[in-house]
Amino acid sequence: MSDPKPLRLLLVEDEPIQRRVLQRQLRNAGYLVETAQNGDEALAKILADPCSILLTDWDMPGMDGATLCRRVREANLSGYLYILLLTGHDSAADIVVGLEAGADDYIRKPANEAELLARLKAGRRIVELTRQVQLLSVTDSLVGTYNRRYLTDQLGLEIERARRYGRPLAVLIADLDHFKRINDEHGHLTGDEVLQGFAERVRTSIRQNDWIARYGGEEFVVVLPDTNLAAAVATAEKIRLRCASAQMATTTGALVVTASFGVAALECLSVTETATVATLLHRADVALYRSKNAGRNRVTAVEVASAVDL
Ligand code: GH3
Ligand code: MG
Ligand code: MG
Ligand code: MG
Repeated sequence: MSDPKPLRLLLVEDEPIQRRVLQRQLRNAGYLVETAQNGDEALAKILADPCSILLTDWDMPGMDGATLCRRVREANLSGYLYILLLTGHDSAADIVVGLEAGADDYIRKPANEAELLARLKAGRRIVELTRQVQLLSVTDSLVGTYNRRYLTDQLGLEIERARRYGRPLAVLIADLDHFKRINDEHGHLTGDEVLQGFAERVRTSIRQNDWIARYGGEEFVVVLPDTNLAAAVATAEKIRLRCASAQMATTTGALVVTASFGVAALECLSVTETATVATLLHRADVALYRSKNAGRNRVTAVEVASAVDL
């Protein structure tokens, strides 16, 4: 779960020689180092593309290190940014000010190389831990897809983005057919394997920008950014066919597993209907219900809002 890539670190130091020396030490230790000369430049870089670790000087022209710490914390970045403050201020009162401003740790200048790297290593552990916690909080523990919490939060953001830029957006709900029977006839563990196998088939059928979440029991939602209704129907059909045409291997034997699908897209909502996570999923759910009623193992798209609805 931990990121195998080297960590990105932003080094903020106004003094050019100091900056160069530190940059070399950090690069040699395997960090991907970016630099800034003061707090203002650093904050702009962090807001544009947050790194994992910030190593900042305290005294700099313009925005100083303590203010930078405060501004970074106020920005509520989505990932945790670990902050190590480099400081010539070493009274207990100053250190309290730095930590209260949002620094995680501090090191006195001039920094001893071994001590600096050891403190950064401790920071790295925190960064990796917070990443793991963050990942766990959005992951379904059985099937490894995103979970419902992520779906609700992220689909809300996708809808906002699509609306702002006038882009299409589609969702599909997939519900395994007669799944209760699989549990009843082959046991719950086989049922669990089928859920995992289905998630895997979906994952390998969708594009890189599409993503899947487990909505509940044996129901999954796939979100397809930049995709209109017709293209989303084609994706659903591809997944349906992949399930229906090849048996799924489980420890109690190979099984035919089918699923029913309901597809909805932003373009299906009438202008009077507010696009929300609830309205979009509700539309997809109505279409799914039709697939079930029509005999299962099929794809149904919602009807596009007609002029009469407006
Ligand atoms: P339909 O074709 O109408 O969708 O029928 P169904 O049997 O798939 O639907 P129903 O809602 O009757 O049953 C869903 C079953 O999914 C019941 C529940 O025990 C099972 N289920 C929910 N979560 C899990 C899980 O995590 N693991 C397993 N093995 N079964 C689960
Ligand atoms: Mg300085
Ligand atoms: Mg169901
Ligand atoms: Mg079902």
